[in-house]
Amino acid sequence: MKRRFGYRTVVWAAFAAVALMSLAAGAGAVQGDKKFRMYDDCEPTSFNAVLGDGACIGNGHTTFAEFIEELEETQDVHKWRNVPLNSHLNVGRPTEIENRGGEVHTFTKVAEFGGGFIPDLNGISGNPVPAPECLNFGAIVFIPAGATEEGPTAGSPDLPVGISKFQCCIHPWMRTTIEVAEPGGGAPASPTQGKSSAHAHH
Ligand SMILES: [Cu+2]
Repeated sequence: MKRRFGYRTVVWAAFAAVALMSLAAGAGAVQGDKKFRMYDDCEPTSFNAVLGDGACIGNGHTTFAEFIEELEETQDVHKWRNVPLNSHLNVGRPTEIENRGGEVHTFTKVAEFGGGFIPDLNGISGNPVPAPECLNFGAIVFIPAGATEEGPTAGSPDLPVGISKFQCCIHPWMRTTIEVAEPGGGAPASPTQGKSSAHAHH
């Protein structure tokens, strides 16, 4: 009994030491997750009457009619937006994508901004041609209202050094541009510098 107790104590002490070390490593390493938030202001009764039950949850105040009206006037609905719009990250920085709205959104990487997969919203918002990535349904990640998803880490293949563009494939005016700086702490290399050094290797 006594021996067993001793063994357990050793195991727990080792476990605690490892936990402490990883805490310390975490604290000394890169900054915390960079959060990208997607917002909307859908008013549930009017949105669900048009789009079906559950399309909008929460307590937004913009009715479906007001949403369409603003979109027609400005090709944008201001409360349906990503924050921040633009961001600079260092290699190694993890990201997190948070849906703070009442509707489903996507945070889809595209080569160039374009329309989403809802033809009506594409038309009214002036994005008639869908971004091809938004038609690749197998790969689109839908982020439900209130959900937080792990995003790509800066410098990984999904968020490489340079400029990456992300948009909602439902509301194509919801867009974010992320620039990942060259590792090494210096200022991001300008596109011209990148090109000339690549050229020098030929
Ligand atoms: Cu959206």
